Amino acid sequence: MTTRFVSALAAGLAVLALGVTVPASAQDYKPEYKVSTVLGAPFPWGLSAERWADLVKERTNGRIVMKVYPGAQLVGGDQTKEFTSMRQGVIDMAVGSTINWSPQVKELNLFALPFLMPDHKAMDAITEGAPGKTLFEIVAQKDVVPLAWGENGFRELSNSKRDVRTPDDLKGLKIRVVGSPLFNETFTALGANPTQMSWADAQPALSTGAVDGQENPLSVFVAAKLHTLGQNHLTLWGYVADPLIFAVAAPVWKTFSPEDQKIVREAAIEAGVYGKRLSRSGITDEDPATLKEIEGHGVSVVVLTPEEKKAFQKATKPVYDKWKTRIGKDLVDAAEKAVAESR
Ligand code: X2X
Repeated sequence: MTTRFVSALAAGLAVLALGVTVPASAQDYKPEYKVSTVLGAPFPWGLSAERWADLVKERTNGRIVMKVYPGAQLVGGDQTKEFTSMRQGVIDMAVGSTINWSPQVKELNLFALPFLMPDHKAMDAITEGAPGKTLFEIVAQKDVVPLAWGENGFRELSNSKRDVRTPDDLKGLKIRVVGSPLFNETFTALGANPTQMSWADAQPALSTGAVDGQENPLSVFVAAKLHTLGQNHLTLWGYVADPLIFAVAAPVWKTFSPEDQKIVREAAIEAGVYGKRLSRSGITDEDPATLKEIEGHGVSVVVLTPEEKKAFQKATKPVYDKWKTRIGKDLVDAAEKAVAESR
């Protein structure tokens, strides 16, 4: 045996030995991990995904490089296929809305139950409490590792036709909705005419008047400049909200060393907190900057009184009850309890 061969053999054995003691070496890692989102920067959603990627790159010294692909482009714009594509290995990671994953994870419809959550405190009580934990366990059973909660936000109603203050005002309005059949049923119960389509299709549909209205958080209304698409009537009714979930496909997650898993998880939690802060800024009584900006564009903003809200709640109650059974009575009971305790 030549000396060179011996040293090559020794090096090879050393690598093998390392392979045994270190679960995943940097050599196993992909050069880039694809992170799917629907909204990119400057939406809070996209900014929080980028924050996640930046923190991970910095703290792993570049071992893990994540690239954000907004616009659901990894699934050809069909955001309701995001979860399935993660399971199929097309998408490595995602910051996904509970709405978009609800066709595959029916329990995530919880957040779309009309008027379950009166405010951010109620929402946090669910995500940070027992129901949030249960939901993460359910997602984890489907080969997707959920790491942290983020936020798209409370979804407010806009349209190009008239102020909406009562369910009657919604009669006959064509409203673009997304994701789950629950949204169709809610708007049908209110007398509107809902049409399900992706966010990519929604914008042209609003601009041509193919649909009259839509529902999305105020941070989205502003960043997407929906007032330029004819959306000049806005009703603040806070009927549902969509949290975001920071997640990694299980086969990818398993390749990460425990040290890197810890970094990726902690970075997701931090990015989630950052995203929640962004999504909530400017939309409260104490900090109404976003609302003022929207009004400044000539949008008529209707803020429902608790009494006015009740009429919408009453009209959608049968939908709530039907979906409570579908989602799972125990889970919804636990969420209702968490909300009640947050008062
Ligand atoms: O499509 C929408 O309305 C959006 C951007 O809010 C979601 O992806 C749920």
